[in-house]
Amino acid sequence: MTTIATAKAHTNIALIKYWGKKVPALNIPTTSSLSMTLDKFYTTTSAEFSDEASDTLILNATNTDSTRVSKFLDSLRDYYGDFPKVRVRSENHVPTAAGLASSASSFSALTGAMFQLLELPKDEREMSRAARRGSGSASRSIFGNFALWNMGNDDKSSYAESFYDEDINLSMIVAEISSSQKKMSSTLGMQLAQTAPTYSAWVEKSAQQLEEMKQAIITHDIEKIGLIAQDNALGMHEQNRQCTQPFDYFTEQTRAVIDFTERCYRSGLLAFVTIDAGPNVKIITDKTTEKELLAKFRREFPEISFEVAHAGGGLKYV
Ligand code: 2P0
Repeated sequence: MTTIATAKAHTNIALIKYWGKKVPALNIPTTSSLSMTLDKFYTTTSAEFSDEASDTLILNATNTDSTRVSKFLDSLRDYYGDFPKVRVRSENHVPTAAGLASSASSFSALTGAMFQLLELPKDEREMSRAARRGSGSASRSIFGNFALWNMGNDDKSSYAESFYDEDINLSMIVAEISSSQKKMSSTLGMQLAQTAPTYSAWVEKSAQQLEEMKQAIITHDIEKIGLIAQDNALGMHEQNRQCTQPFDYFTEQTRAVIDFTERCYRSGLLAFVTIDAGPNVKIITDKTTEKELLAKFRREFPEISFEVAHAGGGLKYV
């Protein structure tokens, strides 16, 4: 019998975003989404049965509130049968100041560890469904390189799969902009965004952008990928500004980095932005341009730290 199981999963950045839920309790989204899994940022999680009174979480060597993890484990108990309490130990290798979403790598790694601990068949589609119930974006982190989360309309039909399992020369430069603003969780942010009068138009456009994005990935067309991803992400953030209780993840520095990226593109460099539920900007470029672009950004924004990531990842057992 397995007594302890450890898995590693990488974070992912959506090129076509998930920003809204059709069925909140199961994280069934309003749009399909497509992401690149990053080689550089990951979470390692181990799970073992414990005789404590409740599930526990040790995150980066610190005892941490386990409510969300325990809720996830309860969902596994419902689906796969009851099991004892679990001690979860997790290490995030994601720059914390950057506020890079780590729920994707965390719930994906935890899903992997639990499937191993429970000796469940490691069916990727089933693991993706399970990870999705923990955090929507985690459904995509089961897979390396490019993953497509088919929105579906119920628990069975909503899962991610590998879309393109090769590196395509794409680079992401992560600009770590810290924020003093109070953080709005993705879950709440999405709920509010869905009240925007323009939301259904964004959803409709997203379906079209997804088809264009698939083509652009298959043909390794980085400029097209960047243009579509940027349009999709800026559209997502516009919903936050148009909703009934408007909010904005952007800071002054976010806007400055966006403007500078646009100037770089106009000067002939491949440079586009995508932004998630926080102030950080991910600059999309290719491997040939990344050094020159990185030097320009470092010169322009000496106070911001930049890191380059490429496609990679996929769930692994360690
Ligand atoms: C994404 N984000 O597609 C989008 C774009 C952030 C902006 O998925 O409520 O942490 O746990 O399902 O997965 C972040 O949302 O939200 C996210 P829940 P999650 O990557």
